[in-house]
Amino acid sequence: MNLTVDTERLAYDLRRLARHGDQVNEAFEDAEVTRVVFSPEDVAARQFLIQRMRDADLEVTVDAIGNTFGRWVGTEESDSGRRKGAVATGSHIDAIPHAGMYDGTVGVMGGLEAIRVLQASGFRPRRSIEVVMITSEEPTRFGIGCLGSRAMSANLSVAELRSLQDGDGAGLEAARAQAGMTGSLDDVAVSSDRFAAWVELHIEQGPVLEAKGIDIGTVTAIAAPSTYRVTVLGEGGHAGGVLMPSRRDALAAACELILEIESAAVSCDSDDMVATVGTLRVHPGAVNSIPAKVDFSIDARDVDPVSRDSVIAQVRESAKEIAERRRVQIEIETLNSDPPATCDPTVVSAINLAADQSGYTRTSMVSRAYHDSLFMSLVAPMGMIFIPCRGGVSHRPDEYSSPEQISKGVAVLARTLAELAS
Ligand code: HGY
Ligand code: MN
Ligand code: MN
Repeated sequence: MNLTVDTERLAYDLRRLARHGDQVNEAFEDAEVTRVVFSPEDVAARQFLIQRMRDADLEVTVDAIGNTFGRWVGTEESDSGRRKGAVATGSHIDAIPHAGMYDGTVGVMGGLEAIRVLQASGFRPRRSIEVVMITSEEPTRFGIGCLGSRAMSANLSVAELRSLQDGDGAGLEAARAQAGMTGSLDDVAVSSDRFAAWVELHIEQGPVLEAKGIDIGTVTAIAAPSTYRVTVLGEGGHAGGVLMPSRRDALAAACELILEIESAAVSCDSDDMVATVGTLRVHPGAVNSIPAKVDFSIDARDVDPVSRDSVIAQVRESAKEIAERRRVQIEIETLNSDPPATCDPTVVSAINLAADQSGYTRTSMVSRAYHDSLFMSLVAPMGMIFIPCRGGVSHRPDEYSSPEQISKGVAVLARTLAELAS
């Protein structure tokens, strides 16, 4: 099959998408992107994506949580009208604050390009092929990631979805309605035969492929993510009037616990164990007032959930000891604690075959970042294709994969989709 990826067209799509949410310039070059789900930038980016799907003659549908599907109807479906068993690809376009322009978008615009490449090659899929933009992969707004794929796989119930609130107290229902999403969340979960396979193209968000000079990473498993909200309650007071021995300083206690979290992750046996405290709020947050209350997040992951959970158990023990000694209260709420996912052998071998047919080097690897594929694996045989990113950097404005690296990923994705849809 002769496949020619239109590198310029793909670069245009990625840069045009980046304009929506670029903090730095009128994009068309590397941008600093913030694109939180259902924000005006996200809504504008969604409209651009839908236009590009329509330009490729795809049938576009949007579900009640905003998952957006561009479908290339296969011969089986056009003959029988049976809308089952599509081969799907996709990722996300929401971006955390001050991020880059490739995380997620390479999988969405690259998935669209893979379909256009197959269309141009004269290939006709037996199974329908879909490119899917999945809503809210990042935890930025609602505190938990992968909302669209959790909803599709019923990993989160409709009641749990409806109970989600953002930092301003706005619920998911109000936020999605304001962004123009219609329909009921009851209709988002998919049937077990909706997809025949799911393949996600993504930048590696790590240094391995670039360091080894390898074109393609065939993912074998996705690490198990978990998120916690920690609340420390002490006693506020005047920074001048309250002497040190009688203080119950919530921030000092939080700092001690945060260092314990770091050392528990570092000293644990597993090299794959990571833990991050990425957000922290202090109340009342005045220069001359003793912190009365602090809340902060913990993001903890490992390929092995047992190792991850034993580190969290250690953290809970440390919290108890610190709370007693400092006479504060410490509460650790679990927001999500997910198992890892193993990639499907049939999809993995289709990816390997596609890389070999394309003449690209490849290696098998684990994904340390989580992705929608973690939950799509609950409703379809799942696989992921990684491409290198400069310095392994991601979730930063200098995140970068070259047009050549992206095109190689798209070519392998196109061949994989063709193989799975035949
Ligand atoms: O945090 C992650 O692993 C993903 O980039 N949301
Ligand atoms: Mn991300
Ligand atoms: Mn991502």
